[in-house]
Amino acid sequence: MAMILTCIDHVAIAVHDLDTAIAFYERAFGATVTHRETIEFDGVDEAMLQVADSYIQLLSATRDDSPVGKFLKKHGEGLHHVGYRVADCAAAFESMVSAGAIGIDPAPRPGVRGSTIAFMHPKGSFGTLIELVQE
Ligand code: CMX
Ligand code: CO
Repeated sequence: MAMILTCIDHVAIAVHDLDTAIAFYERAFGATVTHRETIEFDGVDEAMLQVADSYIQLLSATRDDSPVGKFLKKHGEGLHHVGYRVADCAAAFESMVSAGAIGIDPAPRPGVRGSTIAFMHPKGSFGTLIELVQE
């Protein structure tokens, strides 16, 4: 079988205060925010900071009962998920399910800026919440 991951698209970190975390990444690394958005569907405020062809995705919650809100309450701040870039999200989703992973949504769904994404449950992937990202 040919490798279907083309890049580590992003590493996502859950934080209480997005502006404070952005300021830290700016001071510590000279990083800059290339994209910032509120996604009501997921209940997140997010900032993307580019690193070569990948991103650091800083996430904070817009509501306590959102995925990131629940995560912050239960685990505190920290690594929330890893985004793997793929050429074909639907094919990657099927491949993961065939390998024993558990899709959170029944099928891939639209993400930001025309992307297609799918989240895979951490319980089916060795404790890592995985997001498949097709640009
Ligand atoms: N990483 C690892 N484990 C996680 C986790 C994470 N990010 N989030 C939850 N878990 C674990 C919990 O610790 C818990 O484990 P135990 O049963 O052992 O206690 C279990 O998974 C269930 O967690 P929960 O708190 O009951 O949360 P839910 O089942 O309601 O939700 C999940 C978990 C993954 C289904 C939900 O977070 C989800 O749908 N995520 C996908 C969407 C998302 O994360 N959106 C925000 C990012 C948007 C973006 O990237 O742009
Ligand atoms: Co993400």
